[in-house]
Amino acid sequence: MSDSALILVLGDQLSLANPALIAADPCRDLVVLAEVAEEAGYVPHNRHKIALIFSAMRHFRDQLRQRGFQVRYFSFGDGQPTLQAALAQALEEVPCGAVRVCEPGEYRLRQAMTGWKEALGVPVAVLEDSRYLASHAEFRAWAKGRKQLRMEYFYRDMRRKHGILLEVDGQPAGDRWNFDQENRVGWRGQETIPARRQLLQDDCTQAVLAEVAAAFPDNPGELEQFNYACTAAEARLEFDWFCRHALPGFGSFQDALVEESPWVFHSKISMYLNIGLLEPLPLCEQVEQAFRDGDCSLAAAEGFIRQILGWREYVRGVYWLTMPEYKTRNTFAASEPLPEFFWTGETGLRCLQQALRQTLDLGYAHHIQRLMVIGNFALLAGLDVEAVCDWYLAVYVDAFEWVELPNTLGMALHADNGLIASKPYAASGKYIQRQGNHCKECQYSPAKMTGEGACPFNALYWRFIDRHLDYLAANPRMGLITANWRKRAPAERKAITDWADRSLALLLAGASPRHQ
Ligand code: FAD
Ligand code: DLZ
Repeated sequence: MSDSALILVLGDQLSLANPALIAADPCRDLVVLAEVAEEAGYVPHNRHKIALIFSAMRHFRDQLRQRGFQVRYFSFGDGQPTLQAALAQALEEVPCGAVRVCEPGEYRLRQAMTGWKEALGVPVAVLEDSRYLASHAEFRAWAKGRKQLRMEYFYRDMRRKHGILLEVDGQPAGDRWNFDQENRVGWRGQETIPARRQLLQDDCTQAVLAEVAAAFPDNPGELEQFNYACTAAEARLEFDWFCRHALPGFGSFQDALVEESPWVFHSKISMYLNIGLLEPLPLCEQVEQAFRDGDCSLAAAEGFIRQILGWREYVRGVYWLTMPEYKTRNTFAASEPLPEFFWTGETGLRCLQQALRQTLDLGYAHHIQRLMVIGNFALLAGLDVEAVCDWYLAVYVDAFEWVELPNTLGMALHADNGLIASKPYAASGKYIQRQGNHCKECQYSPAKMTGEGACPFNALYWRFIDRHLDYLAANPRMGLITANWRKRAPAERKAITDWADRSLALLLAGASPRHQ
Protein backbone atom coordinates (compact mmCIF):
# COMPACT_ATOMS: atom_id res chain seq x y z
CA MET A 1 0.00 0.00 0.00
CA SER A 2 1.32 3.44 -0.95
CA ASP A 3 2.40 5.70 1.92
CA SER A 4 1.14 8.79 0.14
CA ALA A 5 -2.10 10.39 1.27
CA LEU A 6 -4.99 11.92 -0.56
CA ILE A 7 -5.89 15.24 1.07
CA LEU A 8 -9.47 16.37 0.53
CA VAL A 9 -10.05 20.10 0.87
CA LEU A 10 -13.69 21.12 1.08
CA GLY A 11 -15.11 24.28 -0.44
CA ASP A 12 -15.27 26.00 2.95
CA GLN A 13 -11.75 25.00 4.05
CA LEU A 14 -9.70 27.13 1.67
CA SER A 15 -6.89 28.01 4.02
CA LEU A 16 -3.24 27.04 4.26
CA ALA A 17 -3.94 26.64 7.99
CA ASN A 18 -6.25 23.72 7.15
CA PRO A 19 -4.84 20.97 9.42
CA ALA A 20 -5.03 18.36 6.65
CA LEU A 21 -2.76 20.57 4.54
CA ILE A 22 -0.39 21.49 7.33
CA ALA A 23 0.39 17.80 7.70
CA ALA A 24 0.74 17.29 3.92
CA ASP A 25 3.92 16.59 2.01
CA PRO A 26 3.72 18.36 -1.38
CA CYS A 27 6.18 15.91 -2.94
CA ARG A 28 4.24 12.83 -1.93
CA ASP A 29 0.58 13.64 -1.28
CA LEU A 30 -2.21 14.50 -3.66
CA VAL A 31 -4.67 17.29 -2.85
CA VAL A 32 -8.23 16.92 -4.14
CA LEU A 33 -10.79 19.69 -4.53
CA ALA A 34 -14.11 18.79 -6.11
CA GLU A 35 -17.13 20.78 -7.27
CA VAL A 36 -19.86 18.18 -6.90
CA ALA A 37 -23.60 18.02 -7.47
CA GLU A 38 -24.54 16.95 -3.95
CA GLU A 39 -22.78 19.82 -2.17
CA ALA A 40 -24.02 22.30 -4.72
CA GLY A 41 -27.57 20.99 -4.50
CA TYR A 42 -28.54 19.85 -0.98
CA VAL A 43 -30.49 23.12 -0.73
CA PRO A 44 -31.15 25.62 -3.55
CA HIS A 45 -28.10 27.68 -2.64
CA ASN A 46 -28.00 31.30 -3.63
CA ARG A 47 -26.02 31.53 -6.87
CA HIS A 48 -23.68 34.06 -5.25
CA LYS A 49 -22.72 31.38 -2.73
CA ILE A 50 -22.02 28.73 -5.37
CA ALA A 51 -20.08 31.21 -7.49
CA LEU A 52 -18.04 32.46 -4.56
CA ILE A 53 -17.17 28.94 -3.45
CA PHE A 54 -16.31 27.62 -6.91
CA SER A 55 -14.21 30.66 -7.79
CA ALA A 56 -12.45 30.62 -4.41
CA MET A 57 -11.81 26.86 -4.79
CA ARG A 58 -10.25 27.38 -8.22
CA HIS A 59 -8.09 30.25 -6.99
CA PHE A 60 -7.00 28.14 -4.03
CA ARG A 61 -6.12 25.27 -6.38
CA ASP A 62 -3.82 27.65 -8.28
CA GLN A 63 -2.27 28.87 -5.05
CA LEU A 64 -1.56 25.30 -3.94
CA ARG A 65 -0.01 24.42 -7.29
CA GLN A 66 2.22 27.49 -7.06
CA ARG A 67 3.38 26.16 -3.71
CA GLY A 68 4.36 22.87 -5.30
CA PHE A 69 1.34 20.74 -4.40
CA GLN A 70 -0.09 18.22 -6.84
CA VAL A 71 -3.78 18.96 -7.11
CA ARG A 72 -6.55 16.93 -8.73
CA TYR A 73 -9.38 19.36 -9.38
CA PHE A 74 -12.87 18.29 -10.42
CA SER A 75 -14.88 21.08 -12.03
CA PHE A 76 -18.67 21.04 -11.86
CA GLY A 77 -18.79 20.14 -15.55
CA ASP A 78 -16.86 16.91 -14.81
CA GLY A 79 -20.12 15.59 -13.38
CA GLN A 80 -19.00 14.11 -10.07
CA PRO A 81 -22.16 13.46 -8.03
CA THR A 82 -20.63 13.34 -4.55
CA LEU A 83 -17.39 13.99 -2.71
CA GLN A 84 -17.07 10.26 -2.11
CA ALA A 85 -17.35 9.59 -5.85
CA ALA A 86 -14.69 12.22 -6.58
CA LEU A 87 -12.37 10.64 -4.02
CA ALA A 88 -12.95 7.18 -5.52
CA GLN A 89 -12.09 8.55 -8.97
CA ALA A 90 -8.93 10.27 -7.69
CA LEU A 91 -7.83 7.09 -5.87
CA GLU A 92 -8.30 5.11 -9.06
CA GLU A 93 -6.09 7.58 -10.93
CA VAL A 94 -3.44 7.87 -8.20
CA PRO A 95 -3.48 5.07 -5.63
CA CYS A 96 -2.86 6.50 -2.14
CA GLY A 97 -2.70 4.67 1.17
CA ALA A 98 -5.02 6.97 3.12
CA VAL A 99 -7.41 9.86 2.92
CA ARG A 100 -7.03 12.89 5.19
CA VAL A 101 -9.59 15.62 5.59
CA CYS A 102 -10.33 18.39 8.05
CA GLU A 103 -13.67 17.84 9.79
CA PRO A 104 -16.57 19.43 7.89
CA GLY A 105 -18.75 22.21 9.26
CA GLU A 106 -22.00 20.30 8.86
CA TYR A 107 -23.21 17.24 10.75
CA ARG A 108 -24.74 15.83 7.55
CA LEU A 109 -21.33 15.52 5.87
CA ARG A 110 -19.59 14.40 9.07
CA GLN A 111 -22.01 11.45 9.16
CA ALA A 112 -21.41 10.66 5.50
CA MET A 113 -17.66 10.51 6.16
CA THR A 114 -18.11 7.66 8.63
CA GLY A 115 -18.90 5.42 5.64
CA TRP A 116 -15.94 6.48 3.51
CA LYS A 117 -13.37 4.03 4.90
CA GLU A 118 -15.48 1.08 3.84
CA ALA A 119 -16.55 2.60 0.55
CA LEU A 120 -13.05 3.71 -0.49
CA GLY A 121 -11.06 0.82 0.97
CA VAL A 122 -8.46 3.05 2.68
CA PRO A 123 -8.27 4.56 6.17
CA VAL A 124 -9.88 7.99 6.43
CA ALA A 125 -8.51 10.41 9.05
CA VAL A 126 -10.83 13.28 9.96
CA LEU A 127 -8.81 15.98 11.73
CA GLU A 128 -10.21 18.59 14.10
CA ASP A 129 -10.57 22.01 12.50
CA SER A 130 -7.95 24.18 14.17
CA ARG A 131 -9.17 27.38 12.48
CA TYR A 132 -11.58 28.09 15.34
CA LEU A 133 -10.64 29.77 18.59
CA ALA A 134 -12.39 27.30 20.89
CA SER A 135 -11.89 23.57 20.38
CA HIS A 136 -14.75 21.10 20.82
CA ALA A 137 -13.21 19.86 24.07
CA GLU A 138 -12.85 23.41 25.36
CA PHE A 139 -16.48 24.26 24.63
CA ARG A 140 -17.70 21.00 26.16
CA ALA A 141 -15.70 21.73 29.31
CA TRP A 142 -17.13 25.25 29.48
CA ALA A 143 -20.70 24.01 29.01
CA LYS A 144 -20.43 21.12 31.47
CA GLY A 145 -22.67 21.51 34.49
CA ARG A 146 -24.14 24.84 33.35
CA LYS A 147 -27.92 25.11 33.40
CA GLN A 148 -27.83 27.90 30.85
CA LEU A 149 -25.25 28.45 28.14
CA ARG A 150 -25.13 32.23 28.08
CA MET A 151 -22.86 33.64 25.39
CA GLU A 152 -21.77 36.54 27.58
CA TYR A 153 -19.83 34.32 30.02
CA PHE A 154 -18.26 32.29 27.25
CA TYR A 155 -17.23 35.52 25.54
CA ARG A 156 -15.52 36.86 28.67
CA ASP A 157 -13.50 33.65 28.94
CA MET A 158 -12.50 33.98 25.28
CA ARG A 159 -11.39 37.59 25.83
CA ARG A 160 -9.24 36.43 28.74
CA LYS A 161 -7.87 33.42 26.87
CA HIS A 162 -6.83 35.45 23.83
CA GLY A 163 -5.89 38.61 25.71
CA ILE A 164 -8.21 40.78 23.64
CA LEU A 165 -9.30 44.25 24.84
CA LEU A 166 -7.84 43.77 28.32
CA GLU A 167 -6.03 46.20 30.56
CA VAL A 168 -2.71 45.16 32.10
CA ASP A 169 -4.50 44.04 35.26
CA GLY A 170 -6.68 41.66 33.24
CA GLN A 171 -9.77 43.82 33.56
CA PRO A 172 -11.77 44.64 30.41
CA ALA A 173 -10.84 47.80 28.52
CA GLY A 174 -13.17 50.60 29.60
CA ASP A 175 -14.12 48.66 32.75
CA ARG A 176 -16.99 46.89 30.99
CA TRP A 177 -17.09 43.65 29.07
CA ASN A 178 -19.97 44.65 26.85
CA PHE A 179 -20.98 47.89 25.13
CA ASP A 180 -24.13 46.45 23.58
CA GLN A 181 -26.26 49.38 24.76
CA GLU A 182 -24.16 51.80 22.70
CA ASN A 183 -24.48 49.65 19.57
CA ARG A 184 -28.23 50.13 19.13
CA VAL A 185 -28.74 53.64 17.80
CA GLY A 186 -31.67 53.86 15.37
CA TRP A 187 -31.09 55.19 11.85
CA ARG A 188 -32.24 58.73 11.09
CA GLY A 189 -29.73 59.48 8.34
CA GLN A 190 -27.22 60.84 10.89
CA GLU A 191 -24.09 59.94 8.89
CA THR A 192 -22.91 59.18 5.39
CA ILE A 193 -22.73 55.47 4.69
CA PRO A 194 -19.59 54.75 2.66
CA ALA A 195 -20.07 53.16 -0.78
CA ARG A 196 -18.60 49.66 -1.05
CA ARG A 197 -15.59 48.84 -3.20
CA GLN A 198 -16.39 47.36 -6.60
CA LEU A 199 -14.25 44.26 -6.96
CA LEU A 200 -12.68 43.35 -10.28
CA GLN A 201 -13.55 39.94 -11.68
CA ASP A 202 -10.67 38.07 -13.23
CA ASP A 203 -11.08 35.48 -16.02
CA CYS A 204 -11.49 32.67 -13.51
CA THR A 205 -14.38 34.37 -11.68
CA GLN A 206 -16.03 35.42 -14.93
CA ALA A 207 -15.94 31.82 -16.18
CA VAL A 208 -17.43 30.59 -12.90
CA LEU A 209 -20.22 33.17 -13.05
CA ALA A 210 -21.16 32.03 -16.55
CA GLU A 211 -21.08 28.35 -15.53
CA VAL A 212 -23.16 28.94 -12.40
CA ALA A 213 -25.73 30.99 -14.31
CA ALA A 214 -26.11 28.16 -16.82
CA ALA A 215 -26.12 25.28 -14.33
CA PHE A 216 -28.43 26.82 -11.70
CA PRO A 217 -30.99 28.83 -13.67
CA ASP A 218 -33.71 28.60 -11.01
CA ASN A 219 -31.69 29.34 -7.88
CA PRO A 220 -31.93 32.78 -6.24
CA GLY A 221 -29.16 35.34 -6.82
CA GLU A 222 -28.66 38.19 -9.30
CA LEU A 223 -25.19 37.37 -10.58
CA GLU A 224 -24.81 40.68 -12.43
CA GLN A 225 -24.42 42.16 -8.94
CA PHE A 226 -21.74 39.66 -7.83
CA ASN A 227 -19.24 41.58 -5.70
CA TYR A 228 -17.49 39.12 -3.40
CA ALA A 229 -13.76 38.57 -2.98
CA CYS A 230 -12.61 35.16 -4.20
CA THR A 231 -9.05 35.11 -2.81
CA ALA A 232 -7.58 35.55 0.65
CA ALA A 233 -5.65 38.62 -0.55
CA GLU A 234 -8.81 40.35 -1.81
CA ALA A 235 -10.73 39.39 1.32
CA ARG A 236 -8.02 41.02 3.45
CA LEU A 237 -8.32 44.20 1.39
CA GLU A 238 -12.07 44.14 2.00
CA PHE A 239 -11.44 43.87 5.71
CA ASP A 240 -8.88 46.71 5.65
CA TRP A 241 -11.49 48.82 3.87
CA PHE A 242 -14.03 48.02 6.58
CA CYS A 243 -11.60 49.01 9.34
CA ARG A 244 -10.86 52.34 7.70
CA HIS A 245 -14.29 53.33 6.43
CA ALA A 246 -17.10 51.48 8.21
CA LEU A 247 -15.86 50.31 11.61
CA PRO A 248 -16.32 53.72 13.28
CA GLY A 249 -20.01 53.76 12.25
CA PHE A 250 -20.47 50.11 13.20
CA GLY A 251 -20.15 51.17 16.86
CA SER A 252 -23.45 53.02 16.95
CA PHE A 253 -25.37 51.55 14.03
CA GLN A 254 -24.90 47.82 14.43
CA ASP A 255 -28.64 47.34 14.90
CA ALA A 256 -29.82 49.97 12.44
CA LEU A 257 -32.25 49.28 9.59
CA VAL A 258 -31.51 51.48 6.61
CA GLU A 259 -33.76 51.79 3.59
CA GLU A 260 -30.92 52.96 1.31
CA SER A 261 -28.24 50.41 2.18
CA PRO A 262 -28.01 46.62 2.46
CA TRP A 263 -24.58 46.76 4.13
CA VAL A 264 -24.92 49.84 6.37
CA PHE A 265 -21.64 49.86 8.42
CA HIS A 266 -21.33 46.06 8.60
CA SER A 267 -18.11 44.29 7.73
CA LYS A 268 -19.40 41.92 5.01
CA ILE A 269 -16.80 39.31 5.92
CA SER A 270 -18.75 36.33 7.30
CA MET A 271 -18.54 34.55 3.93
CA TYR A 272 -14.75 34.92 3.85
CA LEU A 273 -14.30 33.74 7.42
CA ASN A 274 -16.61 30.79 6.85
CA ILE A 275 -14.80 29.48 3.78
CA GLY A 276 -11.28 30.00 5.10
CA LEU A 277 -10.20 33.17 3.28
CA LEU A 278 -9.89 35.06 6.57
CA GLU A 279 -8.90 33.90 10.04
CA PRO A 280 -10.77 35.16 13.11
CA LEU A 281 -8.01 36.11 15.57
CA PRO A 282 -6.01 38.50 13.32
CA LEU A 283 -9.27 40.35 12.59
CA CYS A 284 -9.93 40.87 16.29
CA GLU A 285 -6.35 42.02 16.81
CA GLN A 286 -6.57 44.46 13.91
CA VAL A 287 -9.78 45.93 15.29
CA GLU A 288 -8.31 46.20 18.78
CA GLN A 289 -5.34 48.04 17.25
CA ALA A 290 -7.71 50.43 15.45
CA PHE A 291 -9.22 51.26 18.85
CA ARG A 292 -5.81 51.65 20.55
CA ASP A 293 -4.71 53.95 17.70
CA GLY A 294 -7.80 56.11 18.23
CA ASP A 295 -9.35 55.17 14.87
CA CYS A 296 -12.62 53.88 16.33
CA SER A 297 -14.49 53.95 19.61
CA LEU A 298 -14.28 51.18 22.20
CA ALA A 299 -17.98 50.48 21.56
CA ALA A 300 -17.21 49.83 17.89
CA ALA A 301 -14.19 47.61 18.59
CA GLU A 302 -15.83 45.67 21.39
CA GLY A 303 -19.09 45.34 19.43
CA PHE A 304 -17.23 43.83 16.49
CA ILE A 305 -14.94 41.58 18.53
CA ARG A 306 -17.94 40.26 20.50
CA GLN A 307 -19.45 38.96 17.27
CA ILE A 308 -16.33 37.08 16.20
CA LEU A 309 -14.73 35.97 19.47
CA GLY A 310 -18.09 35.57 21.20
CA TRP A 311 -21.10 34.76 19.03
CA ARG A 312 -19.35 32.97 16.19
CA GLU A 313 -17.38 30.60 18.40
CA TYR A 314 -20.29 30.16 20.78
CA VAL A 315 -22.85 29.10 18.13
CA ARG A 316 -20.36 26.63 16.71
CA GLY A 317 -19.87 25.18 20.18
CA VAL A 318 -23.62 24.87 20.72
CA TYR A 319 -24.07 23.20 17.31
CA TRP A 320 -21.54 20.43 17.88
CA LEU A 321 -22.57 19.99 21.51
CA THR A 322 -26.22 19.37 20.68
CA MET A 323 -26.45 17.88 17.19
CA PRO A 324 -28.28 15.95 15.83
CA GLU A 325 -30.97 16.35 18.50
CA TYR A 326 -30.85 20.16 18.26
CA LYS A 327 -32.25 20.13 14.75
CA THR A 328 -35.44 18.38 15.86
CA ARG A 329 -36.43 21.02 18.42
CA ASN A 330 -39.59 23.05 17.95
CA THR A 331 -40.66 24.65 21.24
CA PHE A 332 -43.74 26.41 19.90
CA ALA A 333 -44.75 23.52 17.60
CA ALA A 334 -44.55 26.02 14.72
CA SER A 335 -45.75 24.40 11.50
CA GLU A 336 -47.17 26.98 9.08
CA PRO A 337 -45.81 26.56 5.54
CA LEU A 338 -43.19 28.99 4.31
CA PRO A 339 -44.94 31.76 2.32
CA GLU A 340 -44.18 31.94 -1.37
CA PHE A 341 -42.95 35.51 -0.93
CA PHE A 342 -39.88 34.19 0.89
CA TRP A 343 -38.72 33.14 -2.59
CA THR A 344 -39.92 36.23 -4.48
CA GLY A 345 -39.62 39.11 -2.01
CA GLU A 346 -43.10 40.22 -3.09
CA THR A 347 -44.73 41.58 0.05
CA GLY A 348 -46.15 44.97 0.92
CA LEU A 349 -44.37 45.10 4.29
CA ARG A 350 -41.52 47.43 3.43
CA CYS A 351 -38.93 46.22 5.95
CA LEU A 352 -39.61 42.59 5.11
CA GLN A 353 -39.61 43.29 1.40
CA GLN A 354 -36.20 44.96 1.50
CA ALA A 355 -34.66 42.27 3.69
CA LEU A 356 -36.02 39.49 1.48
CA ARG A 357 -35.12 41.15 -1.81
CA GLN A 358 -31.52 41.86 -0.92
CA THR A 359 -31.24 38.38 0.58
CA LEU A 360 -32.42 36.77 -2.64
CA ASP A 361 -30.56 39.15 -4.97
CA LEU A 362 -27.23 39.48 -3.13
CA GLY A 363 -27.17 36.56 -0.69
CA TYR A 364 -26.70 39.06 2.13
CA ALA A 365 -28.75 40.66 4.88
CA HIS A 366 -27.25 42.04 8.06
CA HIS A 367 -27.93 40.59 11.48
CA ILE A 368 -30.91 42.71 12.46
CA GLN A 369 -32.63 42.07 9.16
CA ARG A 370 -32.10 38.31 9.65
CA LEU A 371 -33.14 38.37 13.29
CA MET A 372 -35.65 41.15 13.86
CA VAL A 373 -37.29 41.43 10.45
CA ILE A 374 -37.34 38.07 8.67
CA GLY A 375 -36.79 35.91 11.77
CA ASN A 376 -39.26 37.94 13.82
CA PHE A 377 -41.89 37.53 11.11
CA ALA A 378 -41.27 33.76 10.95
CA LEU A 379 -41.53 33.50 14.74
CA LEU A 380 -44.72 35.57 15.02
CA ALA A 381 -46.37 33.86 12.04
CA GLY A 382 -45.53 30.42 13.47
CA LEU A 383 -43.71 29.27 10.34
CA ASP A 384 -42.46 25.70 10.25
CA VAL A 385 -39.05 25.58 11.94
CA GLU A 386 -37.43 23.11 9.58
CA ALA A 387 -38.66 24.97 6.50
CA VAL A 388 -37.37 28.29 7.85
CA CYS A 389 -33.98 26.80 8.72
CA ASP A 390 -33.66 25.22 5.27
CA TRP A 391 -34.51 28.57 3.72
CA TYR A 392 -31.80 30.39 5.72
CA LEU A 393 -29.32 27.67 4.77
CA ALA A 394 -30.12 28.20 1.11
CA VAL A 395 -30.30 31.94 0.66
CA TYR A 396 -27.24 33.41 2.38
CA VAL A 397 -23.80 33.42 0.88
CA ASP A 398 -22.28 32.75 4.33
CA ALA A 399 -24.68 29.93 5.30
CA PHE A 400 -23.24 26.72 6.70
CA GLU A 401 -25.28 24.71 9.12
CA TRP A 402 -22.91 25.03 12.10
CA VAL A 403 -23.57 28.78 12.17
CA GLU A 404 -26.96 29.00 10.45
CA LEU A 405 -28.87 26.53 12.60
CA PRO A 406 -28.22 27.89 16.12
CA ASN A 407 -28.86 31.40 14.84
CA THR A 408 -32.13 30.48 13.12
CA LEU A 409 -33.62 27.70 15.20
CA GLY A 410 -32.26 29.03 18.49
CA MET A 411 -31.84 32.76 18.31
CA ALA A 412 -34.54 33.77 15.83
CA LEU A 413 -37.23 31.13 16.39
CA HIS A 414 -36.58 30.30 20.06
CA ALA A 415 -37.29 26.70 19.05
CA ASP A 416 -34.52 25.37 21.34
CA ASN A 417 -36.51 26.25 24.46
CA GLY A 418 -34.22 29.13 25.31
CA LEU A 419 -30.86 27.35 25.20
CA ILE A 420 -29.31 30.28 23.32
CA ALA A 421 -31.56 33.24 24.03
CA SER A 422 -32.94 34.08 27.46
CA LYS A 423 -36.16 35.33 25.86
CA PRO A 424 -37.70 35.20 22.39
CA TYR A 425 -36.56 37.94 20.01
CA ALA A 426 -40.19 38.85 19.30
CA ALA A 427 -40.98 42.48 18.51
CA SER A 428 -43.79 44.67 17.27
CA GLY A 429 -43.63 47.26 14.50
CA LYS A 430 -42.51 49.87 17.03
CA TYR A 431 -39.11 48.20 17.34
CA ILE A 432 -38.63 48.27 13.58
CA GLN A 433 -39.68 51.91 13.48
CA ARG A 434 -37.25 52.78 16.28
CA GLN A 435 -34.30 51.08 14.56
CA GLY A 436 -34.66 52.53 11.10
CA ASN A 437 -36.42 54.40 8.34
CA HIS A 438 -38.44 51.72 6.53
CA CYS A 439 -41.74 52.69 8.14
CA LYS A 440 -41.70 56.18 6.58
CA GLU A 441 -42.12 54.65 3.14
CA CYS A 442 -44.37 51.78 4.18
CA GLN A 443 -48.12 51.51 3.54
CA TYR A 444 -48.55 50.28 7.12
CA SER A 445 -48.30 52.35 10.26
CA PRO A 446 -46.49 51.04 13.36
CA ALA A 447 -48.67 53.41 15.41
CA LYS A 448 -51.84 51.41 14.60
CA MET A 449 -52.71 48.11 16.19
CA THR A 450 -55.73 47.13 14.13
CA GLY A 451 -57.71 48.49 11.22
CA GLU A 452 -56.74 49.49 7.73
CA GLY A 453 -53.07 50.45 7.47
CA ALA A 454 -52.08 48.91 10.81
CA CYS A 455 -48.59 47.39 10.79
CA PRO A 456 -49.16 43.61 10.84
CA PHE A 457 -46.15 43.14 13.17
CA ASN A 458 -48.18 44.81 15.98
CA ALA A 459 -51.16 42.48 16.15
CA LEU A 460 -49.00 39.47 15.27
CA TYR A 461 -46.76 40.28 18.23
CA TRP A 462 -49.69 40.17 20.65
CA ARG A 463 -51.13 37.08 19.00
CA PHE A 464 -47.78 35.38 19.67
CA ILE A 465 -47.93 36.45 23.33
CA ASP A 466 -51.53 35.25 23.55
CA ARG A 467 -50.83 31.87 21.95
CA HIS A 468 -47.90 31.07 24.21
CA LEU A 469 -49.04 32.95 27.30
CA ASP A 470 -48.32 30.31 29.94
CA TYR A 471 -44.93 29.44 28.49
CA LEU A 472 -43.88 33.08 28.23
CA ALA A 473 -45.29 34.06 31.63
CA ALA A 474 -42.92 31.54 33.22
CA ASN A 475 -39.97 33.54 31.83
CA PRO A 476 -39.03 36.32 34.28
CA ARG A 477 -37.95 38.55 31.38
CA MET A 478 -41.44 38.31 29.86
CA GLY A 479 -43.42 38.80 33.07
CA LEU A 480 -44.39 42.45 32.52
CA ILE A 481 -45.49 41.88 28.94
CA THR A 482 -47.61 38.85 29.72
CA ALA A 483 -49.18 40.56 32.75
CA ASN A 484 -49.99 43.56 30.60
CA TRP A 485 -51.73 41.31 28.05
CA ARG A 486 -53.68 39.45 30.73
CA LYS A 487 -54.98 42.77 32.10
CA ARG A 488 -56.62 43.69 28.80
CA ALA A 489 -60.35 43.08 28.36
CA PRO A 490 -61.15 39.78 26.63
CA ALA A 491 -62.97 41.61 23.84
CA GLU A 492 -59.93 43.79 23.17
CA ARG A 493 -57.66 40.77 23.12
CA LYS A 494 -59.96 39.00 20.71
CA ALA A 495 -60.12 42.01 18.39
CA ILE A 496 -56.32 42.10 18.22
CA THR A 497 -55.81 38.38 17.67
CA ASP A 498 -58.62 38.27 15.09
CA TRP A 499 -57.00 41.17 13.28
CA ALA A 500 -53.66 39.38 13.40
CA ASP A 501 -55.21 36.27 11.84
CA ARG A 502 -56.80 38.32 9.11
CA SER A 503 -53.71 40.41 8.35
CA LEU A 504 -51.58 37.31 8.16
CA ALA A 505 -53.98 35.50 5.86
CA LEU A 506 -54.04 38.53 3.56
CA LEU A 507 -50.28 38.97 3.65
CA LEU A 508 -49.84 35.33 2.72
CA ALA A 509 -52.34 35.79 -0.10
CA GLY A 510 -50.37 38.81 -1.30
CA ALA A 511 -53.03 41.41 -0.43
CA SER A 512 -53.11 44.31 2.06
CA PRO A 513 -55.06 43.94 5.30
CA ARG A 514 -58.14 46.20 5.16
CA HIS A 515 -61.16 46.79 7.36
CA GLN A 516 -64.30 45.04 6.22
P1 FAD B 1 -21.00 41.96 10.96
O1 FAD B 1 -22.28 42.46 11.49
O2 FAD B 1 -20.06 42.93 10.43
O3 FAD B 1 -20.33 41.09 12.12
C1 FAD B 1 -18.96 40.69 12.06
C2 FAD B 1 -18.81 39.20 12.06
O4 FAD B 1 -19.23 38.64 13.28
C3 FAD B 1 -19.59 38.45 10.99
O5 FAD B 1 -18.92 38.48 9.76
C4 FAD B 1 -19.70 37.06 11.56
O6 FAD B 1 -18.57 36.28 11.24
C5 FAD B 1 -19.71 37.32 13.06
N1 FAD B 1 -21.07 37.24 13.59
C6 FAD B 1 -21.90 38.26 13.85
N2 FAD B 1 -23.04 37.81 14.42
C7 FAD B 1 -22.92 36.48 14.49
C8 FAD B 1 -23.76 35.45 14.96
N3 FAD B 1 -24.96 35.71 15.50
N4 FAD B 1 -23.34 34.18 14.84
C9 FAD B 1 -22.15 33.90 14.32
N5 FAD B 1 -21.30 34.83 13.86
C10 FAD B 1 -21.68 36.11 13.96
N6 FAD B 1 -23.85 34.11 10.11
C11 FAD B 1 -23.17 33.33 9.27
O7 FAD B 1 -21.96 33.49 9.15
N7 FAD B 1 -23.79 32.36 8.55
C12 FAD B 1 -25.13 32.15 8.64
O8 FAD B 1 -25.67 31.25 7.99
C13 FAD B 1 -25.88 32.96 9.53
N8 FAD B 1 -27.22 32.79 9.66
C14 FAD B 1 -27.92 33.59 10.51
C15 FAD B 1 -29.29 33.38 10.64
C16 FAD B 1 -30.02 34.17 11.51
C17 FAD B 1 -31.50 33.92 11.69
C18 FAD B 1 -29.38 35.17 12.27
C19 FAD B 1 -30.14 36.00 13.23
C20 FAD B 1 -28.03 35.38 12.13
C21 FAD B 1 -27.27 34.60 11.27
N9 FAD B 1 -25.88 34.78 11.11
C22 FAD B 1 -25.19 33.97 10.26
C23 FAD B 1 -25.16 35.76 11.94
C24 FAD B 1 -25.02 37.17 11.32
O9 FAD B 1 -26.27 37.65 10.95
C25 FAD B 1 -24.06 37.18 10.14
O10 FAD B 1 -22.83 36.61 10.54
C26 FAD B 1 -23.78 38.62 9.69
O11 FAD B 1 -24.99 39.24 9.32
C27 FAD B 1 -22.81 38.60 8.53
O12 FAD B 1 -22.63 39.90 8.03
P2 FAD B 1 -21.29 40.73 8.31
O13 FAD B 1 -20.13 39.93 7.91
O14 FAD B 1 -21.47 42.05 7.66
O15 FAD B 1 -21.34 40.81 9.88
C1 DLZ C 1 -21.51 25.01 -0.16
C2 DLZ C 1 -20.68 24.20 -1.09
C3 DLZ C 1 -21.01 24.15 -2.45
C4 DLZ C 1 -22.11 24.97 -3.02
N1 DLZ C 1 -20.34 23.37 -3.30
C5 DLZ C 1 -19.29 22.65 -2.85
C6 DLZ C 1 -18.58 21.78 -3.70
O1 DLZ C 1 -18.91 21.60 -4.86
N2 DLZ C 1 -17.51 21.12 -3.20
C7 DLZ C 1 -17.13 21.22 -1.90
O2 DLZ C 1 -16.12 20.63 -1.50
N3 DLZ C 1 -17.82 22.03 -1.07
C8 DLZ C 1 -18.87 22.73 -1.50
N4 DLZ C 1 -19.60 23.49 -0.65
C9 DLZ C 1 -19.20 23.51 0.77
C10 DLZ C 1 -19.67 22.24 1.47
O3 DLZ C 1 -21.06 22.11 1.32
C11 DLZ C 1 -19.25 22.29 2.94
O4 DLZ C 1 -17.91 21.88 2.99
C12 DLZ C 1 -20.07 21.41 3.80
O5 DLZ C 1 -21.37 21.92 3.87
C13 DLZ C 1 -19.51 21.32 5.21
O6 DLZ C 1 -19.47 22.56 5.83
